[in-house]
Amino acid sequence: TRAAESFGWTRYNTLAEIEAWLDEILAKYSDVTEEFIVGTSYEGRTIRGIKISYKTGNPGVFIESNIHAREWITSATATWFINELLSSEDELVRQLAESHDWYIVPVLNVDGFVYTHEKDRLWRKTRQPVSTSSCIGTDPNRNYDVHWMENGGASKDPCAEDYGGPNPLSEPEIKAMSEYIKSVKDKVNVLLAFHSYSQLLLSPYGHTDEEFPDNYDDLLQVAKAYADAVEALPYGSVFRYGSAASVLYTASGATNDYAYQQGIKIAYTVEMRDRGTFGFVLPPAFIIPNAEETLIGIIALLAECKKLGYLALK
Ligand code: 0X9
Ligand code: ZN
Repeated sequence: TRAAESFGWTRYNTLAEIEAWLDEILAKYSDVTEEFIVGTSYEGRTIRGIKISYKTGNPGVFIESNIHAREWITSATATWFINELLSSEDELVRQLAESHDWYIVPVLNVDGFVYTHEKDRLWRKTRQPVSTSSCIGTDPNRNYDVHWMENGGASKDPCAEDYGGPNPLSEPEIKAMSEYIKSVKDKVNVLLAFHSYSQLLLSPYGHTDEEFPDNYDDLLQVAKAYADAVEALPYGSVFRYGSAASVLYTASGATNDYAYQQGIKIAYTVEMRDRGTFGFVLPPAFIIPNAEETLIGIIALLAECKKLGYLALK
């Protein structure tokens, strides 16, 4: 089919292409997939997700992708990953696919994503105007209602790239996502928020580097499993890991911190390739290597979670 042919992961796709592809996937694998709707964006677009479930009683894994508009590698990887879960014949991947319930949102910041394709490749934020400024958009990864604006973890300046918004949950995309996560949190054991770039696995907390989650040792051990598995690949990247505030910078109101606060005890920001050579404008030749190493990393991460008892039904 047209949508499937254009989807060889040899170039980056537009939102329209991703949605057409998603429609085909949902139709082709209707026995094990189901669409879910997160909500509606500021500009009126539907934010769509796919649930993949081969059997009842599986632990849940949530993947949020492209909350930042310009981070195109994240939705390219999420869609490749969906395709592998549904069509791979590799034993390890079949096992991965069939022993978890997957909730995957390939493009959360739909308005911003369209804007990066049509107007400004490096746009990051949402597209909702701010009443007190001529600058547009809020950093959606600073807008969750979790330690919002604390410790300088987001900017108060509407023109800044990390503007936290006029209020927590001011962005319709984040209000909707926050409610959706709440509605499935009792079925979700692990949340991964896909970002680029820097090759990092960032656990809570983002709002302070003076306190750490009560299961921080486990969060480090699980992140290490991901990093070790990826690094062992012949083409694998080197990942560093630790709490977001201690490894990167203070950032409050992010998805994985919200998920953690809601009781999803394994919750990371995954910063994908590269380490700055191309940055956000990663050439399409890196899509498949990046996606493959992400898959290997996630297999190792979930194996470690299982070992530590985090995949028991909640
Ligand atoms: O600043 C961000 O939102 C993320 N980095 S990015 O370059 N993709 O913008 C990192 C967020 C990590 N912090 C928390 N999870 N709190
Ligand atoms: Zn990001």
